[in-house]
Amino acid sequence: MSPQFPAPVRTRSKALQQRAERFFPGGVNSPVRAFRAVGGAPPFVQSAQGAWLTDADGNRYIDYFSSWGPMILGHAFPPVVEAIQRAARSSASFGASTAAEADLAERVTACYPAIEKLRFVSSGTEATMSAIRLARAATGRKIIVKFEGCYHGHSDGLLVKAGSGVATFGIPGSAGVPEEIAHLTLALPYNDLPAVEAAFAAHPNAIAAVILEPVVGNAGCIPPAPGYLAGLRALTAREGALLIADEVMTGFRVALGGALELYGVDADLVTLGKIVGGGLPVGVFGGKRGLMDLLAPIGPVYQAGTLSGNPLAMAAGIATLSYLQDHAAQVYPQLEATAKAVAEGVAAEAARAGVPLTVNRVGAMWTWFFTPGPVTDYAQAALSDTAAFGRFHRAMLDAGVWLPPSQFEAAFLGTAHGEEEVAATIAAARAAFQAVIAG
Ligand code: KE4
Repeated sequence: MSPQFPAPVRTRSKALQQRAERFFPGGVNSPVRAFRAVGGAPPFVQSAQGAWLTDADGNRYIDYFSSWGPMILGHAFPPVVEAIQRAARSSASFGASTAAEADLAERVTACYPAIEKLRFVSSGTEATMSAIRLARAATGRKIIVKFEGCYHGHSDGLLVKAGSGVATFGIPGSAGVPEEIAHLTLALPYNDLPAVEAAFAAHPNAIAAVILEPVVGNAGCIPPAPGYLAGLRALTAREGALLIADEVMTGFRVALGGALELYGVDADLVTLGKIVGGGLPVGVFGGKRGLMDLLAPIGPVYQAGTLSGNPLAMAAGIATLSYLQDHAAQVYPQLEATAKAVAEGVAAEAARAGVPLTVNRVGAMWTWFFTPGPVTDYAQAALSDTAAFGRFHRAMLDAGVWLPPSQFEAAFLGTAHGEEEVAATIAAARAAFQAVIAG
């Protein structure tokens, strides 16, 4: 089944968008879904199966945003569906402890030796927000270091942009974030260890933690430079600050044990999300036992959540992680091969069309940057021709290939993507680059 030509009609999606705008700002429950970065009107999804989405008008698309990461086993993967259905028959939520929470925790800690204890929450935002509170309590320090281009959810202290210099405090990255809170965060360039050294020198014994995406996905895909992660680990250990690896996106994706496994580095705290819930709302923050035992009810750090450890989400996460654990030897080489084929196949079409393109990829997450490159930090990513990316995105969508709707997002694929999807995507790109050139 190849994507359809000519451009699909989306009258029902347009009507649904107008209805949605009566209820939701921009008609969406998360901004990136509104397609403002790429233009055009977002299709409304009706259903999905494997690697394919079907919209409200019956048009079909190869899915390359995978619900922003979770759907690594493809949509409606039968063991996950059955696990959710089975759990739902015993009620959707109890607000009390269940065996399923430890069942999933056993699988998480088996994949992440850095996580000796953990707590489930319902989103990546909650996970990173809670990890930072824990780091401040554990160190008695206030300042947090993050990196330009890294996104860690929308808690106030993490919606911060770089100040004027690497040692100057951040400025609010969103309306509604008070300067007083932004001033507790330093936003530094990614892949720049001297900048982190300078920050510690400027703020001795004041930095509680350094948080980063060990492989950036939220500026588009930017891998860590050789030695960068190990350098951060050594620096934070020397300075008495905690290292928080935000693996909400990379966890179970770039390897079964995420970036920590792939690059052989350790962290004091790890945050997870997306894949760990198999498409249902789950976030995790975890780490060394001594840190985690600071949490209520045994310690002084408060954190709570009505739906934390929700039984349906636990069931979906258990079904997802157990499949990944049982089939890792096949799954990760397959994801690597499929992603390499599609990322490089499309890049070859760009070269043939004379369109400048830089491909950054780690396993089954990648970005086609519309710039000659290289792209090793956010400043370089920002040089991309976003208008060209918008033309590419719209042409690919009309050809039945749904890419993440922003130049500054990572694309993802899962085990349901195969040779047919790769071939159809490359064929669609051949035509789409002509639309890019046409301007
Ligand atoms: P959530 O609160 O959206 O579950 O997770 C926040 C988060 C934390 N850390 C990392 C590394 C993340 O990538 C995310 C969320 N990722 C975005 C995609 N770029 C979610 C998509 C959206 O915002 O709609």
